[in-house]
Amino acid sequence: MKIGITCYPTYGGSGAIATELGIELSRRGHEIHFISYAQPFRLPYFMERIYFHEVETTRYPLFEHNNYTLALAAMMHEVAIHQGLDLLHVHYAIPHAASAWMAKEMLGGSHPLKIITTLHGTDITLVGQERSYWDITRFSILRSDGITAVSDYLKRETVDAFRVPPERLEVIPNFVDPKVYDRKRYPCHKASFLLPDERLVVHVSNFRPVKRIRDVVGIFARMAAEVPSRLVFIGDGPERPEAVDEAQRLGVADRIVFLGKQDSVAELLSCADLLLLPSQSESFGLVALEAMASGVPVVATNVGGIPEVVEHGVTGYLGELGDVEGMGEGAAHILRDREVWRGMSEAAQQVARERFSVDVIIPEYERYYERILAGPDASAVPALAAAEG
Ligand code: GMT
Repeated sequence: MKIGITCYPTYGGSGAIATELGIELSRRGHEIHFISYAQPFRLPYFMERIYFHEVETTRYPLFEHNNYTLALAAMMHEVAIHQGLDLLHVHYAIPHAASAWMAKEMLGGSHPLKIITTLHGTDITLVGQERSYWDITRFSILRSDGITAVSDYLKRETVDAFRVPPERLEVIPNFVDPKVYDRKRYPCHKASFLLPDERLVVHVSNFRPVKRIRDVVGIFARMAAEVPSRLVFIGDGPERPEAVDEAQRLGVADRIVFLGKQDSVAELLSCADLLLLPSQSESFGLVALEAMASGVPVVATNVGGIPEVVEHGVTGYLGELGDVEGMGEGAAHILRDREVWRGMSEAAQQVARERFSVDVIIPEYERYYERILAGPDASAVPALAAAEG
């Protein structure tokens, strides 16, 4: 198949999944055309059958705001024709699904093109629900020929918040490559952060308010009172000063390291002992899965799609939102006893391999693509008119 992929290329789980999906599909013989404003950050080096089409926006004094959505639609249209795309798979509905719809409208019947939109998180739970975006988000989702969500939770949210008929939505979970996220693969650099008996606790995110960075520090402070350990923050973003402030307030500033944005997350996870993810909302929590594949138990909130990935008491500890004390105690419980930790670490790797590995999920996408290519066009789906009413 010839597949166009559009995503946010520079940071975030949706861009990571879209890029790795493209890489895996190219390995299986498909031709992949990334269409975006920058080369996806997880594209490591030249790979056969992978092409990148950069979308540039036009500058003109009249345009106070950039016209990315239009420029993207124009590029999708051009690539579809010149490269003979069979389908266009966009990740994160806003604005990608609207651009894809425009591109398809421009093609008319001259070139058959199917559009698949994968919903990732705040496109449904936050941004898409802003009053001014709701109609266009719903419209462009419904006009996609295929719609996937990364968890059952996100499917339910989409059905409830956007009145999308459930039968139009397929759940295809996020995935991980266990050969890349492998505890045994990398040398461990623990000694650069820790004293010999300390445990390595990590948090990886873009430090947005939804990640509850103060809770990360609070949970760490609670567990560090019992278990000698250090917290390493990987990533960066607007809430970093909150972490610094909370660490000083709780007297653990000297036990916290800020590494900033890092490309080698797999390598860092491979020698971690615990991941903290006390988010306010998380449609899936890709980093939890990456940690699990690396044999790292997860302490997280019991929200959104997280319980579909992390099983309380088996691969980690799930606490209520804001229950810093409970999650701190859960973290200490996992790290206090080597046998408890080992059991969870092994279970986490097993779940990641058996349920969420590339070998399981990529064929699911391929089967879904075949189905959508053989099925009706979204504009001809009879349920659509009723759903729109
Ligand atoms: O939805 C977002 O805020 C951004 C998006 C991203 O690009 O990282 O995150 C979402 O998609 C990830 C990949 O599917 C999921 O692992 C994250 O849980 C999800 N974030 C939220 O739901 C807050």
